[in-house]
Amino acid sequence: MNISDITARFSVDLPAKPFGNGHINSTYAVGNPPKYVLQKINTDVFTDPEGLMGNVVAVTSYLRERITEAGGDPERETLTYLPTTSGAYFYRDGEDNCWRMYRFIGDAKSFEAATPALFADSARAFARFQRMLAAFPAATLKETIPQFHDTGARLGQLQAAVAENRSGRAASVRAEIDFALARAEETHVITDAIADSSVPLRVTHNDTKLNNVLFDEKTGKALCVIDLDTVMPGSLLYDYGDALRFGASTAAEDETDLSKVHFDLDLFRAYTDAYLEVLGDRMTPREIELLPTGAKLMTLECGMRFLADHINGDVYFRIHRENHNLDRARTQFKLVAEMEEKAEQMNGIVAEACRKYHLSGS
Ligand code: ADP
Ligand code: GN1
Ligand code: MG
Repeated sequence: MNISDITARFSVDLPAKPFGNGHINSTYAVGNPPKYVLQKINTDVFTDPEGLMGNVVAVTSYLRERITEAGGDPERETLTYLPTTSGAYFYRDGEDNCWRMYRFIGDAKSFEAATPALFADSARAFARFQRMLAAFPAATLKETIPQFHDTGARLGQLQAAVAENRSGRAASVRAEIDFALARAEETHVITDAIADSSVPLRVTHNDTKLNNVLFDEKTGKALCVIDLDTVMPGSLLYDYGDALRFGASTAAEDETDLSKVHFDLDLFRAYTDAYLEVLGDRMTPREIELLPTGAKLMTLECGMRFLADHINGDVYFRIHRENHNLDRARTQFKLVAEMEEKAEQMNGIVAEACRKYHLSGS
């Protein structure tokens, strides 16, 4: 399938080149300089592209209104999807691939690693995103990937991968499997808190990696939350936790030298302080108390997902080298081990921010 045939479906006639480094979808920048982003939706992962595009179009339309009310610029502060010539928001080609397009936001960039100040600003962006969606009718959203952040269910998937052992690799990663299994009981803490209503379901982003925020190149400030495919009902602890999993590490997610991988408490403090400053007044005491647990469980969960995919033969996350998913799993487990060592300090940092913002947390 020719890319220009695809862009034509969106009434766009500009050249496209590969762009971005996500693990799931395939991304192209269209135009030179870029005017649009074209994405092939990974339909093995997102099996209901209609539901997915319904979600993201509804959420961005809603955000557009909130941003306008607040005096912001909706063209730059949220994504704008293009309809196809037939009026749908994605195009299914002859090979059953699904494509969507949205406007490229110029003079903006994303980061793979952060300073505390930059990381704090990404926290404000995700916290504002959460505030703006507080009254969004959550029941209208499709659950694009069921049990996406159900850490207990993710452990079950890892156990199933080990039992099936499709790649024959299970024996070689016994230490990593045991690391995950040893934490089985903790995997239920957030889902239990949702079940007893001490942690409410909200409309959450669920993939709050630092590189899913665009920063304005002129002001240096966080501008736009992107990568909205997993926006669905969830816990705020998922958003907070996943952001720390990625952004509070001193190394890349796939670093092979584990001596470089640390959970950085200055980055943890910066994110936590900014997040609570913007959102603390909306949070329940149990949400605040579980913030460090959120960081740990999202990191453990992501490690389990990478490990399960390694054992399954790399069928979910895109890899660029041998054992890539295993390398990713190892960094996550290293971070979990450090979070366990630093648990008391993490609780102290949350308590410090609660005092500062007069919140009734831990
Ligand atoms: P992936 O699923 O591959 O992570 P993203 O939607 O996060 O896809 O896009 C990948 C990268 O492309 C982002 O990290 C960002 O740098 C860039 N990008 C995405 N959308 C836009 C946009 N609308 N304007 C400018 N850059 C963008
Ligand atoms: C995937 O697509 P991308 O790279 O933004 C994954 C996230 C993981 C992340 C790990 C739909 O995100 O859940 O946390 O990789 N997205 C999906 O880097 O599974
Ligand atoms: Mg992304």
